[in-house]
Amino acid sequence: MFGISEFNHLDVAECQQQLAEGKAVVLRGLVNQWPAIDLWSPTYFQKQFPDLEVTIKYFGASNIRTQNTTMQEYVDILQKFKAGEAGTEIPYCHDIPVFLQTQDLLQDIGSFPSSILPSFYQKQWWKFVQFFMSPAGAVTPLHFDTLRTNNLFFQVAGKKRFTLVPWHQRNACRRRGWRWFDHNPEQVQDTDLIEQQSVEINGGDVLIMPAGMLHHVRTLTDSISFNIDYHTKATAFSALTRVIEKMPRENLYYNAVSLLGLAGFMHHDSFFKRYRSYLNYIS
Ligand SMILES: O=C(O)CCC(=O)C(=O)O
Ligand SMILES: [Fe+2]
Repeated sequence: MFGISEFNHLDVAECQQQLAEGKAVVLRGLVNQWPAIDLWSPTYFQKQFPDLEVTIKYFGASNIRTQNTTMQEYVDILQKFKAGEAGTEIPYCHDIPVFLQTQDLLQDIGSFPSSILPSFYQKQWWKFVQFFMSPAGAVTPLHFDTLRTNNLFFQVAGKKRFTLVPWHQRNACRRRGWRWFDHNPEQVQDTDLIEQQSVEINGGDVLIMPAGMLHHVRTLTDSISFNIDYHTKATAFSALTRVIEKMPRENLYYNAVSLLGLAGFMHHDSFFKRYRSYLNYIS
């Protein structure tokens, strides 16, 4: 049942078993040896990749404001914010497909644990990456991931706290539309009977969450991370059946395309041509 299992080594079968049981997995220090662990910082990105297209998200109580800019400008905004010169809204560089924008970044990644992913994603895993840069204090409110995928999450720099809530608790969490929730797991009332568990992850750690797990994420120290949302045939099929829960039509499309790809009915290139726009889709 629900919970978080921690390991100091990678055993793919063991990870899959935990996920199948509805548990998240933390692999401590799995990517400690990546050059990115020492290299990546806001100033590194500003110097090396000033022209990267960045979406800044400002999370409000019940809305998300977005601003499109460049990495050059984002890091300026971030530094002004940290110096107290840019208001109180926290600028979060959130969900950027950085490796699609510049494959030069791949040089900073050492050995990649692609065996965690279904073979469909292994060769071109970097195409699916979404990147995050955030100052201490940034919060991503409680949600599950858009396509109801599994989530393979890499913490590169700094520390985050994930608070997880199992999928079956979704209707107790004051759901807003398809995937966002007003329930704040950091302000639990005695009357809340919602199961939850927290875990802190540090640079070099990897977190894997099973499909549909709700998560609230607090950046504890200035942070850089990236993730890969991935389906298996089972999770893609299961996501399609959730069309009865106000799932947006776009999701139906991306999940159907994923299932066709995973089941071998669509070549990877034609799959990706159709899936590509998901990586810039905000929902
Ligand atoms: O790290 C965060 O703030 C959000 C991460 C997240 O929601 C995800 O990886 O799906
Ligand atoms: Fe998420």
